[in-house]
Amino acid sequence: MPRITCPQLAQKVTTAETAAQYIHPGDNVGMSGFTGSGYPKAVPSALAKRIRAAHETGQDFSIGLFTGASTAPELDGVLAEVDGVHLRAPFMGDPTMRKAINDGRVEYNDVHLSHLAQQVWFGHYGKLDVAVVEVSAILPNGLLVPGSSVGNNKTWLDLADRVILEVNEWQPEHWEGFHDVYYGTRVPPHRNPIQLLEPNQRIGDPYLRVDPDKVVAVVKTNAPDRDNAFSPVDANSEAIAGHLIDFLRHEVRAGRMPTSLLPIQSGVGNVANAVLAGLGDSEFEHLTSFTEVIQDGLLDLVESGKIDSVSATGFSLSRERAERFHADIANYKGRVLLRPQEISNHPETIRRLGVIAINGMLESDIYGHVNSTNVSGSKMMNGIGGSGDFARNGFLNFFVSSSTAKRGAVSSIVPFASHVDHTEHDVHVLVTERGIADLRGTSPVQRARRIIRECAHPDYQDRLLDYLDRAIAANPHAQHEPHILAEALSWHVNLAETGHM
Ligand code: 0RQ
Repeated sequence: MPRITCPQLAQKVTTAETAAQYIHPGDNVGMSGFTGSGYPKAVPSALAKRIRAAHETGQDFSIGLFTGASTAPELDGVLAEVDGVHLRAPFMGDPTMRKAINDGRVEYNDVHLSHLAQQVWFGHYGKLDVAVVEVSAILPNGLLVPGSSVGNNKTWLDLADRVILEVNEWQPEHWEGFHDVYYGTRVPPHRNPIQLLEPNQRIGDPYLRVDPDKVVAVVKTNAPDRDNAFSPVDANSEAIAGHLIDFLRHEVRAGRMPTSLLPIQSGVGNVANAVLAGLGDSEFEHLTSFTEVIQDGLLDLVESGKIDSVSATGFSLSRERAERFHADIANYKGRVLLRPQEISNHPETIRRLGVIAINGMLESDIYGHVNSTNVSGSKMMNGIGGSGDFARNGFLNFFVSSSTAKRGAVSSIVPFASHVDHTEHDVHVLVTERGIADLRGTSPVQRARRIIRECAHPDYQDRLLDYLDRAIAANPHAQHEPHILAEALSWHVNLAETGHM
């Protein structure tokens, strides 16, 4: 079936090179893409070539780049490679972009995923000049069938002066009906409740809308999403998953949740995959998921019937799993919904549904302040992504990590977090391969003893306890959350100076 059946938009089909001419130096550009899915495959490379040519003739050319979340080498990679981006938001994970940020060549605004649309809407970054959005089809009436992610596309299409559409034939034809695009968003003081009471409830439209007069170019592509392959589950991830699932059993026994649990959100990566595999083998039935990313493990649970329904904003699949999914896509209809990230990550929906949030961390300090983003306080890893949206507003949150990193040279439990993304007021449960620390209902010093005992690696436990005891002794009139400030970051200083904490 032809993918572009709207006569007005079919006339605008052109090459990526021509389309890229509509992006000018200094423009703010909103592109599609969420965790390596649904990003434009052709225009960013054509733009990068244009930028390189401009730089070779001594002209300044860079853009402000906004997406849903992380993309791929064909987008973040190629544009960072040519120094074509001066401003980037929100989450990213591309090594070339990460280096450009850490080298100070890109200003990075690491905001919560649920917040970006509203911030762009209210002009915090200036005007949005161009939207470059991948879709799977354009219908006769000009409505757009999204593909493997929705992200911030609705906002980019609404706000941008000029719109470039990429229609990707690699995206299956059967996507129609998998999306729920909420058009009810109002701005304060006229905001309405979001009437979403079940994870897979439809509250919007299956299509994205665009003003056809704003569309300056339509580009045909046929290219796969990023291959998000996973390494096999390692022993630490398996142990973390085991502790976490046992803890959920404990919560069910305590009467805090039903045997079908509550809607699950899980981050991406090895541990998340291990948790999902563990849930697949567990006694829990009729699970649901209200999350942002659907990775292989989650799709497997939908396929096996363990999970009844999943709501997210994008996929992050291995190539093999994506192809298997495409071949059988009709079977998932009604069980998988993709929404704008404004809704998938909305504090209101997450709080109402009582989501169980599971996210990775770099380090936690003894009092439960969690660092997810800045290695040793300064070096950006990926960004906060949706972890803050889900952790703060979830019914129950877990932060997970191996107890050490870099072959034991780094302890994930430290006296003082070198950067804080999730504060002690937000963090509920910490899990490492050593064990699990339930921090709910504890004071800071109780919390510290529990974290050190249950989660720290034995190589670091005595030193952490020693720090805690001396901090208590040194602060007779500041016993709530005592620290020895001159020593609090000494572990990170040791790491910088000697390569070991
Ligand atoms: O580096 O591979 O070079 O050795 O950090 O660490 O242990 O593989 O863990 O893949 O789960 O990533 C917080 C980064 C953890 C991730 C973070 C090094 C470690 C390794 C990765 P190497 P692991 P993970 C859903 C929700 C924020 C966003 C989020 C993340 C590398 O979970 O980006 O949750 N979270 N989003 O060696 C120095 C430490 C370290 C360390 C680990 N303390 N110091 N290096 N590493 N701990 C997705 C979205 O929001 C879209």
